[in-house]
Amino acid sequence: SFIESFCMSVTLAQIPSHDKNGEEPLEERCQRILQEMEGSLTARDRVGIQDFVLLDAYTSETAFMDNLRKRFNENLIYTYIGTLLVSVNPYKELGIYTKKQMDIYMGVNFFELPPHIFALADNVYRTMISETNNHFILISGESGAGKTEASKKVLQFYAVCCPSTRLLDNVRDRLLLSNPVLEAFGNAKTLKNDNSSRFGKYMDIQFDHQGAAVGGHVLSYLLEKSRVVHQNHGERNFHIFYQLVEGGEDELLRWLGLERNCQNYRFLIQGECAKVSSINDKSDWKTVQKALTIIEFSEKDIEHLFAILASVLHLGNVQFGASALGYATLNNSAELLGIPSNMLREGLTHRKIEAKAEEVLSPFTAEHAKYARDALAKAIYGRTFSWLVNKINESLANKDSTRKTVIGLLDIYGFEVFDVNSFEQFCINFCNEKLQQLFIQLTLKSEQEEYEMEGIEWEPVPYFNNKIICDLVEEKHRGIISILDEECLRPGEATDFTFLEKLEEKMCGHPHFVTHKLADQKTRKTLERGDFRLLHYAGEVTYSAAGNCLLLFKVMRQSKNSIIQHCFHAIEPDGKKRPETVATQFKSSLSGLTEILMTKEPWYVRCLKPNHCKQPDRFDDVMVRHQVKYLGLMEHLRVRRAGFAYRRRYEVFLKRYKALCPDTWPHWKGTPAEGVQRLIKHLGYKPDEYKIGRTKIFIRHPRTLFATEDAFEICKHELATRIQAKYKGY
Ligand code: AOV
Ligand code: MG
Repeated sequence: SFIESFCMSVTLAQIPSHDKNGEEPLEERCQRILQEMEGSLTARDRVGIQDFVLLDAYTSETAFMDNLRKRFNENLIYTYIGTLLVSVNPYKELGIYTKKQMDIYMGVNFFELPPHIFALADNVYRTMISETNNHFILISGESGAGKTEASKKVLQFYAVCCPSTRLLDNVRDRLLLSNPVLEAFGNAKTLKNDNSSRFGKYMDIQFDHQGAAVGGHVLSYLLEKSRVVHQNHGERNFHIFYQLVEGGEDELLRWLGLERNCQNYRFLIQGECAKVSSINDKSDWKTVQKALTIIEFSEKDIEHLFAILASVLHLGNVQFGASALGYATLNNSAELLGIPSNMLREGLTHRKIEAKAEEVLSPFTAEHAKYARDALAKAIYGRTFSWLVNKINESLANKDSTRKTVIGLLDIYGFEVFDVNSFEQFCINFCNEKLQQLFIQLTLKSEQEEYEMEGIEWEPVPYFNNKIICDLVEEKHRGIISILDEECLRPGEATDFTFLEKLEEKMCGHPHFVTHKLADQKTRKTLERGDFRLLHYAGEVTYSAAGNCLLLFKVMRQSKNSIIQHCFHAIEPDGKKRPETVATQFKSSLSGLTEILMTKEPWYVRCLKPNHCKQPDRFDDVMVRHQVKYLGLMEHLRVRRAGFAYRRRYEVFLKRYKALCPDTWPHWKGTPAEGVQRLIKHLGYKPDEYKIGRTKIFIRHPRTLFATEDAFEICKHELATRIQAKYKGY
C-alpha cells in the first residue's frame, strides 16, 4: 500500500520531527492551527494579523500602520511579510526570549506560532540543514531600532538550541562571549542609542553536517575612531574606557597610573555625560573580564590591552600650549606604549623636513601638535580594535577541514542624522544605502525578474531604486569618494573648500545632491558654506565638509615621523602606487561584503524604531510611517502579495511531497512538471492558488503550502505508528 511503501524510504530518525508536540494529537493540532490561521474576528481586531500578506486591505499604508500599531500596543512586536520579519523596538523587557520560548520555537513550522525572531532563526537553520547551503540574515533599521539586540537573540538561539557535544561547549561560550567584548570596545552611548554600535559587524556561524555550531568568524567594518578623541554633547567614548576607570581593580589602576574618576580624563568627558543611568559600567567590566578569559586571551595580552587603553587616556591629557607640555602624562603614555618618551614627544611636536640632504626638525604649531596627538590616539585605538577582532577570530576558528555550512549575521550601524554630521556619518549612511541596494536587488528586482523569466503574467510593482544615490557616492572617477580621493592625494593646496568646489562642479544638477548654492532652489532649508547635503533613501543629511580637515590631513601625510606615517598612510597593498584613503578602503570593504552575501541565501529582519525618546509604549505614527516608507516595506508586501509566497523547483517539490498522491508514489515516470501537476490536482489546489512556471511551481499563500506540509506530517505520523506497531512484537 501507499503507506507501507512510503515507510521503506523514510528512516526512523526522520519521523518524529514534531515529537515535542506529541502531547497534542495531530488531528487536533491541525484543527487548532487552522482555526488560528483563520483567526477569530474578535482576536483579529485586537491583536492584528501576524502576516501582512494576509491583510485584507493589503495595499493601503493606513491598514499596514493600523496593524503594526495594534500589535505593538499588545506587546506583539513581531509581524511577518511572508518570511521577512518586521520588528518594532519595545524598549522594555517582554520576557519572550527565555529558554522555554526557544524550546517552543525549535523545529516548529514557521507559520504555526506567533511571529518571533526565534522562528526566523529556526527556519534559517533548518533550511540550511535540509538544503546544505549557506545563508545570511540581514538586519537593518535606523540607529536604535534594535538590530544588535536582534542579532544577539539569533546567536543565543543557535548557542542554546543546536546540538552540541561537551567538546564544543567552549565554542558555544566563545561565540556568545565575543559579543560583550566587541560591544565594550566598539559600542558607545550616542544621542540615538545608549548602546550604539560604532562599527559594522558581519559574523559567520559555522555548522557541521550534524548541525552543531562548531566555529565562527567576525568581519568588522570601519570603526568610528573619531569618538576616541571627541564626543558630541550627550554622548560618550567607547564603553570600555568607563568600564576600566569605574570597574578596574585598585591595583590595576595604580599600575596604569589612572585615578578612579572619569572627570580627570579629557577624552572621557567631552559629551559631559560620563554616567549613564541605563549602563552599569562596573558590572559590565566584570562581564568583559570573564569573557576575555574564556576567549583565551593570555594574561599578558590582557595586560597590554589595558595598558594601551590607559595610554590613550593619558595622551588625551597632554596639552600643548605656548610652552607647557604635560610631560608627566606624556611620559606615562609613552611608558605604557613601550616607547621612549622623547621619541613620542618629538613625534607629536615636530616634523622632519629634508633640506639639502639634511634633516631638520621643524616644530609644529600647537594646533598641529594637538591634531597629531588625536590622530595618534585614534590610530592606536583603531589598530587595537582590529587586533581584538583577530584574537577573537583565532579563538572561534574551527581547525578541522570538513565541509561546513554557515549562517551569516549582519549587524551594522544604522542610518543616523545628527545636528552636525561628519565624515563618519557619511560612511555609516553610505553603508546603509548599500545594504538597502542589496535588499532591493535581492527582493524587489530579482523577484520581478524571476516572474518574467518563468513566463508568469505579472503586473510590475514600481519601487524607488536607490542605486542612483549609491552611484553618486561611489562611482569611479565621478562619485564623491573619488573626488575626495583626488583632493586628498593631489599635491598642492587642496582644502575642504576646494573639495566642495569640485563637488559642486561635478554634482551640479544631481537630484540627490545639494550644496549651499543650490540649497534655495531645491529645499527650503539653507546650507552653510562648508556644507553639502545628500538626499538619502532614508532622509536628507547635511554633511559638514569643513570638519574633515583635509588640509591637516595632507600635512600629516607628509610627516617623516614613523608613528604618524603609520597612522596616516593606509597600508598599501602590494603593487599599488597610490595609497588608499579611508573612504576608498571602506568602499572596497563594502563591495567585498556584498560579494560575500551574494553567494548566500538571504533572510531579512527589518527593525523599526517606535519613538525618538527611547521609551516603551510610545508609537509615534509619523516616525514609524516614515521608516515603513523608506525601508520599502509596502513595496515588498505588494510584490509578495500580488506574487507568490513560495516557489520550488518541480524536482524539489515532487521529491518532498510525492508520497501524498498514489499516482506519483513511489516513482513518477513523466517529467517533474507533469508530476507536480498531477500531485496538486490530487491535493485539490484551486486554480488561483498556484501558477505553473517554466521550471518552478509558484504558490500564492503560505497556508496552501502549510496545509500540504501538514498532510505530509500526518502521513509521516501514520507511518511512524505503523512502524511502531509492526516492531512492537520484536
Ligand atoms: P541598533 O543596534 O539598531 O542601533 P539596539 O539593538 O542597540 O539598536 O537597541 C537599542 C536599545 O533598544 C537596546 O539597548 C534595548 O534597550 C532596546 N531594545 C532593542 N530591541 C529590544 C527588544 N527586542 N526587547 C527589549 N528591548 C529592546 V545602532 O547600533 O545605534 O544602529 O549604531
Ligand atoms: Mg547596534
